[in-house]
Amino acid sequence: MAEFADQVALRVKAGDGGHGCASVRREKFKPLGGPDGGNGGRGGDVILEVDPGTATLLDLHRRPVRRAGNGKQGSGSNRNGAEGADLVVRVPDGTVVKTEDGEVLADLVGAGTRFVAAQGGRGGLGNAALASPRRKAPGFALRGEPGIERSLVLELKTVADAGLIGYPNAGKSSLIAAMSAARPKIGDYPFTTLTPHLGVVEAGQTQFVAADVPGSWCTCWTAPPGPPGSRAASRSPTWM
Ligand SMILES: Nc1nc2c(ncn2[C@@H]2O[C@H](COP(=O)(O)OP(=O)(O)OP(=O)(O)O)[C@@H](O)[C@H]2O)c(=O)[nH]1
Ligand SMILES: [Mg+2]
Repeated sequence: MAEFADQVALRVKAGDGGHGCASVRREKFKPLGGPDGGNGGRGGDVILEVDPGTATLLDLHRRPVRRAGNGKQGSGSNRNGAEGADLVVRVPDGTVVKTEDGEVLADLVGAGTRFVAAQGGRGGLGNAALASPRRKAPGFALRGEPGIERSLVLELKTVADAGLIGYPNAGKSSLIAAMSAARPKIGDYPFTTLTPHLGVVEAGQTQFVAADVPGSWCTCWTAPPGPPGSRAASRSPTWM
């Protein structure tokens, strides 16, 4: 039976920027050769990217905290710190990214679509970059900025491939519960189901999404019966 996740909470933490370095150049017979501390490296971003090979959010459900790499500290001889590695998190096509309060941040549609979920911190400047005509040899460097950390809710918009329609109490919910991992309420009275339920059905190599449509939605006639004996009177009900 296919396992399926259509909504997950995800915590993303971008990399911190590396600290700048305070260093003074040393050469033989030249004890104070000027500032040569390098800058810290930028922290990595956490990026969400649509991957057509990913079908569900299950992987994120299993590992709900994702971190990008931190930037490295700068060092002497004007060496800048290495940048932190970006983290690319693969999500299925049709993933909606929201804040915990439900505000939509991105609607990711189409292979390769990207969204920077958390931006890495900037690296701190080293004392070489901080030198100015008025302050030729600063004895300090700047700290790197911390990376953004936030909580998101990812939702997968799913479109059903097939819908089960039938009279109220016909057994639609029982059928989808037997075919898939969906667990709609089953009751021996009509109108048990009030909102549609989706289930992923695995049949051999193929996978499809079936929807359990509420019985109450299926009982709308498209046309009233006509006068006795007319063609309209003999017309069978059409389900909507
Ligand atoms: N005898 C018999 N009973 C069934 C079968 N399938 C379901 N039932 C029973 O029929 C009743 C209704 O089942 P549901 O699956 O809730 O029916 P439904 O079509 O989803 O109903 P609504 O959501 O109210 O439209 C339950 O009591 C089930 O146990 C079946 O194949 N045989
Ligand atoms: Mg039902």
